[in-house]
Amino acid sequence: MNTIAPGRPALEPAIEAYLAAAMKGDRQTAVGIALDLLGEGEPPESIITHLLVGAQARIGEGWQTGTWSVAQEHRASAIAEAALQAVADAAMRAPGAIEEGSAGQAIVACSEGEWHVLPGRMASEILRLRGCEVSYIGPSIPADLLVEMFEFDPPPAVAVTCSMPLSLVGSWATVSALRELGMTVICGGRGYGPDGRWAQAVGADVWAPTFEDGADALMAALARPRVEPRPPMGSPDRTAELNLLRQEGPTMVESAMALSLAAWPWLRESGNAVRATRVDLLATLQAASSAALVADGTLVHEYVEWFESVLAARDLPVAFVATAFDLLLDVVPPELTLVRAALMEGLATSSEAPMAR
Ligand code: B12
Repeated sequence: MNTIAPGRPALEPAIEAYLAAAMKGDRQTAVGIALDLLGEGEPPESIITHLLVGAQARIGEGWQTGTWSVAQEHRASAIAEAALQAVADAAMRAPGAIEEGSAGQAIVACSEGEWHVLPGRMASEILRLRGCEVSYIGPSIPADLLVEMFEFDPPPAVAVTCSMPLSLVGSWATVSALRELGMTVICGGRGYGPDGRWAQAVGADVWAPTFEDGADALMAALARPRVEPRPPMGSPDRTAELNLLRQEGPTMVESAMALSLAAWPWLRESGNAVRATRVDLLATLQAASSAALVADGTLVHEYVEWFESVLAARDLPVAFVATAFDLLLDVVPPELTLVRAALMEGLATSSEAPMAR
């Protein structure tokens, strides 16, 4: 399989200028840079996949290493959204543009639990540039609510996005619900792993490394009849474990949170510390759940590496990582054998021992 599209070196100066503007919150300049490229003849698909995706990836690295604040990143996402819309609308108005709707209707949805809305917006605009009329069903829609809208006359194919391996169980739920309706599911996003290695375990029919590949696959599948309804991907014991996690995961996080507050009452002195602890416990449980789904320990190893780098960049104790696994092992019930094995693997991989309680 291909890897994610490499950058386009010719656009490097534009990416730098765009990032400088986005960091200051200078929307007008950033959008202007994207529109200037279009005026100079850069294809709109390239501006999306190279300028905007390239910039978003750097912003993500900046957040990870602590050089971009959360607020700056949020503001930059709003700017990227504006630039995306401006480029797509201008390209749609240009002579020779394909008429919207002439290539039929397409649907793009985020996986359950996935709040990265921009990748799906980008996929949607690329489909629109190819003549599709697109319904984009924003972020994190629960799988059962998503399928409600397809109760009558479901389309033969849907595109599903997943931007973090942490959201793979949610993606599995979304894809499972669509498979049961006989839809072909085209999956895209970095959540499925750099080479899409985790897409099959989720039940994807196609994993697309780029928006362009995804648009090709979706448009081809839309031209074919619906397939037979299919069960969720995975053995019954794995499926049962994942369904229990979806129901009880938040309660397990709250139980681990209660253990944290009992062990370290000073956490309560800072609203941010309480919030961050809860977010980290949830992410750690999601990492273990995703690893259980895809039966691949490397997912946990990569999570540990990433989490430790985030803490180290903020001068926070790296021992939080092992502590999160340790707390969750106290509250995740024994019947969740796959998840517990992944939690133990995470604990063993962490570079420091858990904090004493
Ligand atoms: C902006 C952003 C956010 C915003 C999203 C706002 C918005 N409007 O979308 C918000 C603030 C909500 C957010 C939240 C979080 N985020 Co965030 N976020 C990002 C960031 C910086 C950019 C995302 C983006 O727009 N990427 C643009 C896409 C298009 O790029 P791409 O994925 O490389 O896409 C390529 C392919 O994958 C493919 N593709 C992508 N999607 C699709 C879809 C289809 C259908 C197809 C065919 C192809 C395709 O096409 C592209 C190539 O051409 C990324 C960094 C990054 N590198 O992406 C982090 C990142 C994804 N986030 C991350 C994290 C950790 C989080 C949080 C957990 C943070 C927290 N502690 O709360 C939460 C989780 C929220 C949730 N449950 O979903 C991490 C994930 C790390 C990991 N190991 O999984 C990242 C990688 C940052 C980092 N370097 O650490 N985030």
